[in-house]
Amino acid sequence: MSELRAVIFDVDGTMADTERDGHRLAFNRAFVEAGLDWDWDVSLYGDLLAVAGGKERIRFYLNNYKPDFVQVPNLDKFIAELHAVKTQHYQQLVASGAIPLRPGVKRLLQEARSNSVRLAIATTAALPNVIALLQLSLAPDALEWFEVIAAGDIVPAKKPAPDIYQYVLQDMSLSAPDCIAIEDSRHGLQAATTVGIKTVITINDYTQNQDFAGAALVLNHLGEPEEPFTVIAGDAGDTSHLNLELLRRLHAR
Ligand code: XBP
Ligand code: MG
Repeated sequence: MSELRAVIFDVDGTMADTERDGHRLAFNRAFVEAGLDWDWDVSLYGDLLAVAGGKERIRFYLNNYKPDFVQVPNLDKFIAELHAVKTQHYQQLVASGAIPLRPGVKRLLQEARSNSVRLAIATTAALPNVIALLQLSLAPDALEWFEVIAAGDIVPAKKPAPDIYQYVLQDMSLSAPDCIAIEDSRHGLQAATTVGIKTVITINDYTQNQDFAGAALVLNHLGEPEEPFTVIAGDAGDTSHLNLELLRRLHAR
């Protein structure tokens, strides 16, 4: 087994709890602005998360929940414009400070950086949303922390397809055994492990009941020295928070 050379982070649900009070609210604000009477409540949004990607999620909603929706002349354009407005609302929400990072995220990123472990992002969310969150919730220079930020439509097929992880590996000239991924969802786990990347899961309210068989470790969050994680599945030894030493141990197994 090669040494751990890179950590690949998912964003939504992993770095921050962005879905319920971020993306969901932004979708609803875009619907209001477009004069639509759609309202994605917390429970419905959990069902819609079955589909990754905001544009894909709108299309899935139309197909499955709004069969009587009056056809617009160009559905792709309609969805793309609605999603662009949603993206603006999401960025405003991030700018308002509504979406803090989850425990341990900044600490682990800083530790990786100071030990020359390379960093990347693999997300299905649109790039402007990722940039907003990184710059406002992580650090003003956070874009420089990551060698590659693979986001949104950069690949044709979104998670659970493995494409976004394949893209990252190719861009960094790394192979799967060089890396470990941090994800929050079954989709993310499937995307990373299909490529052969070991994956740590940090659950959240929307993903806590998903099947994480095949994960290297399942935690409630990454933990801080003063805010230990709870291990849901796997063996973290006597460590209380996910640090580089534990990541290296998981990677070597
Ligand atoms: C995140 C997503 C994204 C966000 C919305 O999944 O599915 O679509 O919900 O963002 P993951 P956009 O954490 O697995 O990458 O509207 O920008 O797509
Ligand atoms: Mg996620």
